[in-house]
Amino acid sequence: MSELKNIVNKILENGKGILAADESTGTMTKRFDGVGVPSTPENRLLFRETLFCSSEMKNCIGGVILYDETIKQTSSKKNKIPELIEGMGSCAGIKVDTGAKSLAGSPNEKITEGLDGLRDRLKEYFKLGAKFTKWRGVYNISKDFPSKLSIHSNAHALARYSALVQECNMVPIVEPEVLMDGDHSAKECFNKTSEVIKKCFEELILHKVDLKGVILKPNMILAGNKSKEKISNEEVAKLTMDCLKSSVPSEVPGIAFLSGGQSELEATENLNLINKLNKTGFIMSYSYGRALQQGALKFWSKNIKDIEGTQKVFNHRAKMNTLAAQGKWSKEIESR
Ligand code: 5MM
Repeated sequence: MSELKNIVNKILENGKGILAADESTGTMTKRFDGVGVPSTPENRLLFRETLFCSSEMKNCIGGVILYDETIKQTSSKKNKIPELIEGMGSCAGIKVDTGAKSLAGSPNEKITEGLDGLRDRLKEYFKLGAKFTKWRGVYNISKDFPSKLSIHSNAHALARYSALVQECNMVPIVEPEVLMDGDHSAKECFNKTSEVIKKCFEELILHKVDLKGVILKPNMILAGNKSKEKISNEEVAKLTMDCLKSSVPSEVPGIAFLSGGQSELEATENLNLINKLNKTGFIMSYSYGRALQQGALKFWSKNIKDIEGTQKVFNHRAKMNTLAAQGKWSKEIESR
């Protein structure tokens, strides 16, 4: 078990966070379409390799979550991608769920699939160099949602996934994402997120998952993106801390937030405020997809040959988030 704890520490030590580069081909195609770049395997690799070779990887990015396509690709310098990531002092991870599908019994909600054959797939990813994995459950907030059925079934899947991952000597990232879509209040997000997280840990414990070898990847507590309610970043940080303090068992070593559609700046500022308030034993860091990549992707799409320029944009974002993970970020440093 100390082996798993060491992996967690390596990923999250000294303000390091996680680069979520595990967009499925469909999602990556949407992102590339948005900036007018053809979504080919070559272009997806080129963009991702550019990020993985950035100099701040060494100081800021303790883990990279890959998608099945990427973990099997070879870089332009003929390195296997997990080797390239290790060479940058970081750990390679892999998304192992196969996506969220309509939930039988509540077809307007989602259940994440991918348990069948998972034990064998994990062995293969381990051989390819993965040290950790990720599985995302996804929940909508509305008058009736998330339903008990969705909360229960996704927690059950996350627990079965985590137990199999630890059996294979890798660290499971447990990602229950309560989406910000909708007109709900921050209080509703707080209540639903607390219920979802508590259920996840209840199931993880039932499935004998060692909580010391787990990273939780939750959403922050926000008002819905169509809500009239506007709450300050300070309130976001306070609600988020209160929610996690009361729903995450103290054995869990690390929490790495998803950005969930926040702007790059918002995600950094909120993480910084959370860490200023953090008096718990949890490491509070980031596992951002969009909030680490947006600026770099926009720059790259207009200057596809400018590797250095793209890396400069990414390096800055990674640095800012690593400062925020230590409560040391400020607007002044951001614009320096
Ligand atoms: C990077 O995107 C991840 C997977 O997307 P799909 O399976 O839908 O293609 C996603 O799970 C991501 O890791 C988290 O949502 C965090 O990303 P954000 O952009 O919310 O920080």
